[in-house]
Amino acid sequence: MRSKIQKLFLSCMVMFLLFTLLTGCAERNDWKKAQQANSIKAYEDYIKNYPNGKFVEKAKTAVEKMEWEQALATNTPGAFLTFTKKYPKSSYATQAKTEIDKLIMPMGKDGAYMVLVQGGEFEMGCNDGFENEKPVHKVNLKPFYIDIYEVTNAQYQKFVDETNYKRPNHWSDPSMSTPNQPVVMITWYDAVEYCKWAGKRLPTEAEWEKAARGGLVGGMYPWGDKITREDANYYGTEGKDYWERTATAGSTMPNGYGLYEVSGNVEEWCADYYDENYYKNSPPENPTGPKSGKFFVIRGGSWGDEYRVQKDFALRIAIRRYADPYEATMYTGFRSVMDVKE
Ligand SMILES: [Ca+2]
Ligand SMILES: [Ca+2]
Repeated sequence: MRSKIQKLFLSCMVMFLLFTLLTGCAERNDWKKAQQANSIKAYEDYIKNYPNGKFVEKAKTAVEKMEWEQALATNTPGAFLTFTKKYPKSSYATQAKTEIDKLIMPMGKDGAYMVLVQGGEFEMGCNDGFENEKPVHKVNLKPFYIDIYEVTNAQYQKFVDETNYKRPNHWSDPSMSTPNQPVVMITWYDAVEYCKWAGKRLPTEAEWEKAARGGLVGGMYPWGDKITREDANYYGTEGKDYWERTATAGSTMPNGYGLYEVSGNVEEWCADYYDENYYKNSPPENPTGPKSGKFFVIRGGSWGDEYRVQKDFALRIAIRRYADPYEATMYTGFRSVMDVKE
């Protein structure tokens, strides 16, 4: 009896050792394959298949190195910022910061971080959206600087302190008034006054859209054709989008030019009057909108868009909204631009 139990125990041990050996061999083979392929996808597949594997740390290091090389090759503010956000403790972090500091710097009286958008042509509008987004048309713009963040309560406070300008109503609401949340409850005129004080101006609708596209051609969103709650703050909460209302500056994913919260969070005032047919006759060089109108353009969608359109559809780059210039809501803020001195 005893020997039977011993035999059974021994067979189990042998089976276990064989299983461990075979699994180890399979893992080693897959690791070798990943090394031979030497691509981000191959290393990520290895990590996915062997989350506690022997070579996971090596695989992670290889992915980080390759993503850093990609950021260097892309050489855009967005690429370096995305890398830093993903790997805050990376050994490349100092180098990334140096690159970012060359491309993004505080400018104007508000000291907001701005990035240069190179001059040139881009495709504006969307043929699959609403009528007022059609047709897609080519627009050529002069270079300009634009804020990478929406204007914050802290920046607006500086303006109010220096000029005795009226305070926005939401500053009595603790859920929307922390220093790094975007300023809201401001009219178009308030935004224009702030810009004048800062030595800046509101972006034209074309400048806003070019900056929002971040160099992507024809993308539905600032990062491509998809949007998830990993990327932006829109209506409600789910996953990484835990914001009931506004997120603080720099909370979501930057686009190629390094602009944060360009889609969602708060929608943004532009300088142009609104005309639903404007794209049909828009001048191709530096368009500044219709000569007159009743409403001004607002772009980008907001955290509260469930009430108005569909929540993620409302965050498409091309979507155009407008409002009376005296309207001040919890959903609307702005970012400013500066001309490049020739
Ligand atoms: Ca949200
Ligand atoms: Ca926004």
